[in-house]
Amino acid sequence: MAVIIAAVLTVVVGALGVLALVLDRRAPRPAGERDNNLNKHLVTTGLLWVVFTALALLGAVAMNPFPTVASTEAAFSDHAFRLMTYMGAPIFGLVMAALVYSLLTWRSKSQPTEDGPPIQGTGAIPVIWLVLTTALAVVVMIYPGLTGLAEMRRDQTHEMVVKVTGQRWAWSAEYPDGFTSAELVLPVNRRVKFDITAPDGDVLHSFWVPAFRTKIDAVPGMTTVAYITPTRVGDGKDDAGYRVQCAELCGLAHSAMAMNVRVVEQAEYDQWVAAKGKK
Ligand SMILES: [Cu+2]
Repeated sequence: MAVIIAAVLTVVVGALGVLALVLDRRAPRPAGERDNNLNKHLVTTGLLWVVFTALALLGAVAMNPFPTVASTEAAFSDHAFRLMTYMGAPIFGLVMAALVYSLLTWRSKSQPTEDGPPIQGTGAIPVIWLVLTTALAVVVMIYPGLTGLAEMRRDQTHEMVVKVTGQRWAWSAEYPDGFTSAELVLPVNRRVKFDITAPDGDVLHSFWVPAFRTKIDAVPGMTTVAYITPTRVGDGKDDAGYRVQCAELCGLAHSAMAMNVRVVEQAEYDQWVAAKGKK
């Protein structure tokens, strides 16, 4: 599927590129400015483009840069990340092809003594490039961006509410049973609503659990909301994906602003709550 998207994009971008070149060639220009080897340059760059796109796609398919998948919501962001990587492959391939070919072909043989002539983008090529890249950016903002967000937030049912507060430079979690914990313990397969905030007078933080993917700002004096269904038992002591990590640069100890996350079976959770409640 993703490879088909990348292939279609390559063809569309290629067709628009050819159109731009045809339009550009029709534009009146002094004979001295014409490059007689233009066709050779274009064919070689085109071939390099296909090679670089294929390499980028192969790399994107082969790599797995994702942390442990431990929530239902993780599927949305992993899908979006993959899709945009594949969509970026033909663009990356085109830029690399033009760059590498230009470097090899027009490299200066000796130390240049002056700057090259200024070149100003005119004609159809820069216009088409601008329209195309703007259109691509708008497309990914809508899908998977806005549609994915709407999908993630559609289901607002939840079985428990945990209030999480971020302040310089620690997190704390307030449970429905009335106690506060410096560790986030959650029962597996139960949908949780997180009310996230920061104290008045503090700075912006960002609630982020890599294994759940969900990330949302913690804003002083405001409550932001996230819904998460943990799907996999785990402990931050064994897997760094299980931690609430601040993801908004907030000062000296920002990188150390983390809280351990533990996803446990229901029975273990009940024991933990009972023990915490007694203290
Ligand atoms: Cu922070």
